[in-house]
Amino acid sequence: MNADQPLIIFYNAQCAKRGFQRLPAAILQVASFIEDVYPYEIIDGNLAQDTDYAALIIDRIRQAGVRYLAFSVMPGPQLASTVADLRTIKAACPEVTTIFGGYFPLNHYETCARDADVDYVIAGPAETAFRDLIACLERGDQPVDVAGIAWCEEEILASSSSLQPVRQNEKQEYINPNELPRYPYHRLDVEQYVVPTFLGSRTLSHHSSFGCPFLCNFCAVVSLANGRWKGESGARLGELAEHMVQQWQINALEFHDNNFFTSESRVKAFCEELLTRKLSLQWWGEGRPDTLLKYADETWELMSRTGLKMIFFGAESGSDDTLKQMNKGGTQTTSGVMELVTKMRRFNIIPELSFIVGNPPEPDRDMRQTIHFIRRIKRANPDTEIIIYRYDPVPIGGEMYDEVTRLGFTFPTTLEEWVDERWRKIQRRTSADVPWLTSKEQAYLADFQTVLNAQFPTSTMRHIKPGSWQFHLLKAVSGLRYHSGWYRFPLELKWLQKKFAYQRPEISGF
Ligand code: B12
Ligand code: SF4
Repeated sequence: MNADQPLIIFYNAQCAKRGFQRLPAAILQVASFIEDVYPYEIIDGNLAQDTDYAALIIDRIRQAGVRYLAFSVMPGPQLASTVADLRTIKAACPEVTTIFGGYFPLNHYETCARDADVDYVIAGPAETAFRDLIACLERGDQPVDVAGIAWCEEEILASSSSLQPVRQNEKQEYINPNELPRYPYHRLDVEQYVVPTFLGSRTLSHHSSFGCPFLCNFCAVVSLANGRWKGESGARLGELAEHMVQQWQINALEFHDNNFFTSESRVKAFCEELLTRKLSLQWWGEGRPDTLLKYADETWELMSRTGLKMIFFGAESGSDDTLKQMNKGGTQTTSGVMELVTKMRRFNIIPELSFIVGNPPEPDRDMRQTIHFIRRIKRANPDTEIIIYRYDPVPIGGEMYDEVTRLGFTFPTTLEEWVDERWRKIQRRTSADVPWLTSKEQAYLADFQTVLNAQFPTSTMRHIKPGSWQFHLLKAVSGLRYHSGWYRFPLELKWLQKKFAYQRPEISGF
């Protein structure tokens, strides 16, 4: 094996808009387990987006004799870019072994494993799974004992059935984040990931914990963690933050954890580290309203003093019945969310609330209740950011999933179907073609969002600043509609938003 010739390529196909790329933490984490074991390189399709990445990878495979091509795959835009490139690469280099990991294969491992161009799938945590899979294949063995792997065995593949059985081993146990090696940042040009955001001019990201202790029944994280959570210590995080400041002069840090604020003592320790190390950073993370309501005022004060600018919350619904149905853990309520946004005003930290609307079994009622709730929230704290998603099922069962299944909903069974125009629209939530919400109901929701976004332009946008003339114009023109509750056909607002290249937070993702 020649250390200069990569044996493995990790490929992060395009998923972010130009300029919105983030460090591919999943790949760095998996790669950290093969550092100094196997030669590899990372190719990120989110950088230099005009590049023909399939052609580039084909060249690398041919020139360097790459044997394994490992894709990180999220649903949505990344799946589409992945499948397009996978087809081109496999047609040109059928000998390369392809491996899929990430959230899409986690939830749809059978669809991936049955695809003729996908050789192996890793469902769930993959640090040791990936390393052991490569070791096994290099020995010429089948990964029968390697945790986390799913695949169609050759004799099964040869059968004529389109629903070939897939062999799946037990998932890999997750690794305590405090025992993970530091990410091999030197494998990337990190400077290209230092981006301007509303937090600061030089923002980097980090993922500091595994999983989430809750079991909400619409959430893809449950399939990964099944109610388990473990975080890196405050001290380790302080050390990393200092390294990022010294190495890349960052002034802002995004935490991409599913539930960064699970442990108050860890968050406090991190804030104290920032103070001790004299680091001046603006930071952001995701949390649960009920967890943060329990935080002491002195922790809020400390978080605010150390640069916490905004917290993202899954507020989910304006209906307590829906929250129960979602299995939000029993202690999250609409009154709690209201109390929280009011409290956060005092500490000058912006709440960013995400809602899922159109939940079965009464999607229309659910949507209207949530819209009403959002209006109340805006009265209590107008700075609150609102992000609205339409309900979309995740295959982990539960009352809502059962209801959409009853209505005739089924997931696609091939990668081609997943990336066809109909499904792409459904995943972008731009299609009305779903059985649980009519096109009229979806149009009403889209119109409300247009009016809301004009009346309260998002502060996460990079180019329309609060107080700018565009900001005031959007507010003035939308005033009558918002205050009278007349949302239908807001053509003038759509025109203005298009002119100003208004970026809705749910579409830009961060
Ligand atoms: C950062 C991020 C992004 C970045 C992209 C990052 C990148 N790869 O370049 C951006 C902002 C572009 C993005 C976009 C989207 N994202 Co995103 N994203 C995340 C986030 C917050 C962190 C991902 C991460 O780095 N995790 C840390 C790593 C260590 O964990 P991991 O991903 O689970 O990886 C482990 C395993 O999955 C596996 N693995 C992962 N990849 C690979 C690859 C190989 C080869 C192997 C072997 C293993 C493997 O091994 C890893 C280690 O054990 C996650 C939530 C989360 N906290 O994970 C959402 C998340 C993955 N995103 C999600 C979604 C839906 C999207 C969008 C499609 C929609 C949206 N509105 O957010 C958009 C697309 C936007 C668009 N352009 O239209 C969902 C997926 C849900 C689902 N149903 O599967 C998540 C889970 C958020 C959520 N809770 O809903 N995202
Ligand atoms: S609290 Fe958030 S991350 Fe955790 S399971 Fe529920 S929705 Fe998913």
